[in-house]
Amino acid sequence: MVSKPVRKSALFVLSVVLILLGLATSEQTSYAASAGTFYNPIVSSGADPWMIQYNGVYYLTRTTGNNVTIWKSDSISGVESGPKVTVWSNANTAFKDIWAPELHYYDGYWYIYFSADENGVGATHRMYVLKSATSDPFSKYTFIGQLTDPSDLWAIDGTVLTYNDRLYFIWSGWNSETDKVQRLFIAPMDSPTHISGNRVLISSPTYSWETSAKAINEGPEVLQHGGKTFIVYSANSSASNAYCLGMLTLEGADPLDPAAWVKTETPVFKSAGIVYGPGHNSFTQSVDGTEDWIIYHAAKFNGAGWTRNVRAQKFSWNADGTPNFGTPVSTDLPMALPSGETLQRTTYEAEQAATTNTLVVNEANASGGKVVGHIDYADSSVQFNVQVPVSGNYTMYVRYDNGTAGDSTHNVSVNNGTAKTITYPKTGGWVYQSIATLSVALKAGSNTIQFTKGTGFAELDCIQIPVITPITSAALSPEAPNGQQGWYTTPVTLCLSATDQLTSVANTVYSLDGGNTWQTYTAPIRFDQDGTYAVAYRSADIAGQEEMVKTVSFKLDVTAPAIDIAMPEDGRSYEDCVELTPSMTTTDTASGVDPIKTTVTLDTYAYKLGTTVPLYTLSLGQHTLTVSSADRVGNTGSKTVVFQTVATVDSLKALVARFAKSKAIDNDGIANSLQAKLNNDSLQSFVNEVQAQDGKHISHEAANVLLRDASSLLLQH
Ligand SMILES: [Ca+2]
Ligand SMILES: [Ca+2]
Repeated sequence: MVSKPVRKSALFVLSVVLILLGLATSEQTSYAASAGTFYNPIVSSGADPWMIQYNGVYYLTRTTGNNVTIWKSDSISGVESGPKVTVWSNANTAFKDIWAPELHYYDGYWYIYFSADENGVGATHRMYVLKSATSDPFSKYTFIGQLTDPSDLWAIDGTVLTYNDRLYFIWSGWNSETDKVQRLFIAPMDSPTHISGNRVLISSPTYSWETSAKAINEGPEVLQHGGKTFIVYSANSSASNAYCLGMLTLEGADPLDPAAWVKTETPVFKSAGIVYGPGHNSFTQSVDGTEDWIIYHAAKFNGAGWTRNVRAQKFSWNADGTPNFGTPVSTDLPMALPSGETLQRTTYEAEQAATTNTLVVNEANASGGKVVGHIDYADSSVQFNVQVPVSGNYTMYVRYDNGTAGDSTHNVSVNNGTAKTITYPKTGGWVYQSIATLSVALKAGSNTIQFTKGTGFAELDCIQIPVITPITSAALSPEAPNGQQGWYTTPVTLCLSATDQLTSVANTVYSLDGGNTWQTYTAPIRFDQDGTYAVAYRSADIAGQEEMVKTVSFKLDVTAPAIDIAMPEDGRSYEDCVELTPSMTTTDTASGVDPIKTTVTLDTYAYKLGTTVPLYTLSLGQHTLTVSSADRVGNTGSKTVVFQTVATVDSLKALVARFAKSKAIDNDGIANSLQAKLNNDSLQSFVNEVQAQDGKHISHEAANVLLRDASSLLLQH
């Protein structure tokens, strides 16, 4: 005798009424989950998620107990169905309870930090580090050894802070063998594999929200934004609903100064609604880099303890520069996909599947607004017809609810094969949905997936089959901008490499014009022209399935500013009576001219822009004017013009008039006399008069100029 929940019977009656009224058949399908949305969890089981994006690809690791496993995906929402590799295992070691691995990249290599105990003795938990063979996160890893400060006390959950180009290790540890309260410590590192100094205590659980179930600070994670550095950590007992995230802000200049870290008085992320015990997180960004996302775990249901799954949620920033994580969104509500991401799954609604001895039930939070319930009898079944273009093992997502007090199961048979069991942890109510996953072997083309009753009771909302496309990794060389303000100052090479989980990559294409035209990628692409680039790319498999378009962006400025000197003109001779104001323009079409870095020299002396130069103040002959300029990323260039100053009879006349006006010749009669001599071409007589008046009616400085020019003219005669 099967006893069914009362609620289902009531709905059964309602459904009968709707059918009698003819409403059920005419009702339009209204999808709770629209195209641009997904439901949490993103990983149906697991804890301590660490996600990092590298070359446009997401890598996730989490606590798997006996090994370190990395998943790879081109999306946040699709990470569970991506390829995975166990990069290290505890086989042939005494290590057990391998917890909270993290993947960090430094100088061409990956480092995995994890904690483990020996032979399952919890008190022996310490931290260890692995190093990759190549820059590929999926490469082989070498066990480097333990990572500890001189205290060598209990330690878990290590992570790395990079601050002012220095590395620091931060972890959760004990004060002593007798004071076993988990606190946060920091210590300096002199390499990614070595702690180089004593640890410093930076946080102890003190607030009630850190201590109510058990006094614990753990899971420290670094968050840096807008010049600020935060440590977001997990507080309270990880097995309790009270588990939550707290935050330290680096207010001082030295991360090793305990006083530099200021704790926020309240949790920054905590249980809400039907989300219990959110904690132990990591941070990443949307595929297009425009959104910040927190990846965290939460209990699968109220009081689930260590039965947890992995969730993703966008967060924002407060006006004061602190992160705003908001409230954890329940698995019931569709969330907008990360910006630039499309859901790489095909949804099949249970209510549209072929069913036997079941009942379609309206549920507000269900995909499509309906689920299939009453899968309660030996002959009850829900059969989906699923099309895939490529054969292989697929991670099938099953959205379900289980309002019973414990686990329920269904038996799942693919193409009438041997049934496998899928387990549905309780969801805390018949209206609360969650996601379970099961690996199913599908053949290319049409497949049947049949669900029949197992133990307990569960309702089926929908299944989702991932669309498995190639994953393309986009690597730039140099790896990081080598100029200021995020600009490259040397040519950039883009290398695209694609892999496919189930079949082969047919081609990789790229677009330089935002996706209007696509070119086949055959070899690394070199960019040597200035510009701001956004290269779109994607690969297709041999079944024609196309990867979601991704974009790699970079800014290139290899060119110094262009310098145009309008005055003086290069190669020209100027009479020395001329007043000349050098003028020039500097332009940089890429990063722009740095206005404070333009300098001008005249005959190697600094020249102040805008100053007028009376050319008689220069010696007669050749002069150089050099303009140096720099752009905002550090490219520097210069240009030099060469010009002549010459004396002529006319320039001497002009200078006499000038000096008379300025009273350097203070007697009009003498000035007139000098002009008359120049008019008569009596240069020697002119010289004699200037010499006679030198320091008298003609200032010594003016006399020197007049004599210099007259001598020059006499030499030419
Ligand atoms: Ca549904
Ligand atoms: Ca430039």
